[in-house]
Amino acid sequence: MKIVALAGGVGGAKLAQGLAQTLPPEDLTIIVNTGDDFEHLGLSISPDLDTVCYTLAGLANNETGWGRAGETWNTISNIEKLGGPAWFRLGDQDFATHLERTRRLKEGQSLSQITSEFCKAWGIQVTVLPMSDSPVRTMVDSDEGELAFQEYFVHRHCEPRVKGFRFDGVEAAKPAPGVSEALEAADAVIFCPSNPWVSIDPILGVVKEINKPVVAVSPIIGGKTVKGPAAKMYSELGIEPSALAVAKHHRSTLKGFVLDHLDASMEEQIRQLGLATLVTNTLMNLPTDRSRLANDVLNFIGSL
Ligand code: FO1
Repeated sequence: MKIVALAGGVGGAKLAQGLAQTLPPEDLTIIVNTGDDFEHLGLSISPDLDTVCYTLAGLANNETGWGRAGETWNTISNIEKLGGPAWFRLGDQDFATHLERTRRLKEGQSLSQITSEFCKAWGIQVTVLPMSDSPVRTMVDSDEGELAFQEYFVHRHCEPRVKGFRFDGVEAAKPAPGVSEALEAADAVIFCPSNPWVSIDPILGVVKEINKPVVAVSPIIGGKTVKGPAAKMYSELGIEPSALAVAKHHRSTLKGFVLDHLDASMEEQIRQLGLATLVTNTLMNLPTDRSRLANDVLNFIGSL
């Protein structure tokens, strides 16, 4: 069964790893959000691509979910001592990724080429693609005006109240090479448990149409997110955060929806949206949870 998974952030990376442990490498393509990308300290930083790749390669920091395991912080500490911006915590090992990515982009390589070569270097066998090679930048409309995504997320700790989102550059952005081909060849598409507003929506903004059965895994469990601001965003946009709200958000694209046991009382309402449902344990606390959830989702897709 050929699968395309859309992912962004820590939850997305965890299920992507579960899928990579379950499917033959040639059957899995992971399309990653690049709306969080930004230029900082003169470097091109792609946080979601790096989170997915570090996780797949077993290099990720399991406590933060982002950045590298066993990291040291000498460079950023010295930048801070010199009075430079240190709010975005780049570790010494992580710096190498951004330096080398930036060097290659300046030489004219595309983000998808660079990602493919980094994946090879890190021993990643599945295909990881950025959603686009052209810049798309998520902008957060807030009660303090429009903020660039990392300014809102990391620098301002998601404190400004959200009023909406804009994906700068999305109209001109074409899917990266391989994205449309992977979707064409796929038997099904999985939305990983990633933020619907700022991880999945930017990818859909580039891809525009998916003509394959799509199953989404809810990133909201019991009205809360495991990590990240999705629940807070729903509340500030006047929508009660819930698995049902996520199902409604993606409703026009979905065939199936995976929700946690904790939200089983919403199953009927989600079915009434016309979606098939799977109620399972969607928390991925332990490494083994990732492949267990991947198996559950793949069996669910097989049953549709
Ligand atoms: N997230 C934080 O909350 N604080 C940080 O200092 C931070 C640094 C960072 C460095 C490299 C990287 O690839 C990711 C980093 N992230 C950090 C996470 C990242 O900005 C967000 O998790 C994603 O953009 C949201 O999906």
